[in-house]
Amino acid sequence: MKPFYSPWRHVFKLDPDRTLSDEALDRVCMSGTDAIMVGGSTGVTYDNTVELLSRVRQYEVPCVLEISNHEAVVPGFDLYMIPMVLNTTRAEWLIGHHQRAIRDYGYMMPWDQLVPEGYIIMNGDSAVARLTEAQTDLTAEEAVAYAQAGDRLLSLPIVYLEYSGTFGDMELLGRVKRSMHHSQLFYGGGIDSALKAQQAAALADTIVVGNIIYENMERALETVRAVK
Ligand code: 1GP
Repeated sequence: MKPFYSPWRHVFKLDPDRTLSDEALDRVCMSGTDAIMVGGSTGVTYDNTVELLSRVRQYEVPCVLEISNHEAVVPGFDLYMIPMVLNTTRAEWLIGHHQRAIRDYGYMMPWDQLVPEGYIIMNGDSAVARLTEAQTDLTAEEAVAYAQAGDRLLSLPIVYLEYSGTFGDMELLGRVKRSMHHSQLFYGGGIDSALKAQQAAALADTIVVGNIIYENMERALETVRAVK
């Protein structure tokens, strides 16, 4: 059986640490996007995650939590995405936090709802790159090799090429896609127009749109129409 997320083409990522009015949230949830992913690199707490989940739950759109901090794991999401940063220089971001969470909470893990994502972080100026001390100055060959390590070696269901905050190298995205054997390829970073959404969606299986929601709602909504 194909996973629940395999048909997703467009995902909006909402940050619990940022403010979104009810009207804006309504537009996001009714936009026709395939899913809402809740996540952020900093300032994500149990309380702000519960609050955002309860607001999104008024809508039918699937809602998944991307876990960045195991103290902010809230029950009631449809799925839990577990980032494993393939190009971090710190083992804790690849497997260490995960091991500690399993040690402490393994007895109550909803294993069937966990989906690991192999992150390749490409924008060295992003909060996530600084937090995880990712090695971002990669050649195309090195980036593709990380993607293949996630796909072929670790059999991760998702490989996520992450340019958070800046629009990435579409040629590299195409190369990564062509190197994929079975992983679903997510692309995120700097999608702030219909054109960029189309370009990234032509190469990746699933595009993730974040920042522009908080900057320009009309443009954010265009990204859904561009790919759906
Ligand atoms: C961030 O990949 C997402 O994790 C989306 O990036 O915020 O730049 O759209 P942006």
